[in-house]
Amino acid sequence: MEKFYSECADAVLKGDEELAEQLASKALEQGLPVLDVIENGFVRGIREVGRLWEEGELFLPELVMGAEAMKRAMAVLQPELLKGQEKKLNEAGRIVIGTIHGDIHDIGKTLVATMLSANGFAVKDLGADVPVERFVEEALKVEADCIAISALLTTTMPGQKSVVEELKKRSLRERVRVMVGGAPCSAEWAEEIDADGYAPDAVSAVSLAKELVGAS
Ligand code: B1M
Repeated sequence: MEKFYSECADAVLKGDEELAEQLASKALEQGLPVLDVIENGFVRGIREVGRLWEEGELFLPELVMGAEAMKRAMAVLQPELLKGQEKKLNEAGRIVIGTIHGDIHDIGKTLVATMLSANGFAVKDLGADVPVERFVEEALKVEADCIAISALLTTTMPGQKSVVEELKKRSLRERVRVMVGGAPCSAEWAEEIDADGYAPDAVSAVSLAKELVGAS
């Protein structure tokens, strides 16, 4: 299994979209646990790309190629996470999710959104680069129990705080829970900005959402 996971990570590291897609399909054919393949294979690869890029060993085009390979694999694997979940769909609560304004990182956010859907939440995914006001307006529109905000850049994290402030300004803070996540976030950050919680990964995002909307 470890060898296969390394191949998945390497495909992302090399930015080989076709190989990433083939390996994702192979994982499904072999009945491998989808979340393990994502986390221990492809995610490991993209994090390594980020590390090498930070150290100056890779350049921006290679970062982009790695992300594209990752997305091709995710496009094959993510629908599988949703299979068999149709029955309980929409029972756990309503969540509006997106990546905050100024930030186009959406791979982790989309994985979190998929896992929330797979666990029975009605999820409205607003995509990436979402303005503060839009989070609040969409939450009102769908009568969301919770707003989930992803931020991958230290420079965009303050936008998460702005969403909390916008809710307060509109006297909606008591009505809508707020959870935050993304690599630079932390439980301390969530507390500092008066969010209701922080989740480090997609699995704990589901537990946190259940806790916050009383669906556990
Ligand atoms: Co960017 N990037 N990037 N990037 N990129 C990071 C984030 C960085 C850490 C790389 C590095 O320096 N090592 C760095 C940020 C530094 C910082 O702010 N401290 C960085 C930078 C600087 C940049 C640019 C500024 C580069 C440039 O242009 N000079 C630029 C910014 C663009 C912008 O947003 N305005 C940029 C661009 C890009 C790409 C477009 C090339 C691409 C994104 C493609 C896309 O998403 N569509 C990209 C990528 C791929 C990365 C890295 C390598 C990987 C991110 C990723 O997809 N990880 C990243 C390095 C890293 O994170 N180690 C990096 C896999 C994903 C599954 O994990 O997103 O962490 P993650 O999600 C996890 C958890 O965090 C959590 O659950 C997920 C699943 O387990 N989670 C949540 C996420 N959201 C959650 C929400 C929740 C709960 C949990 O509730 C609300």
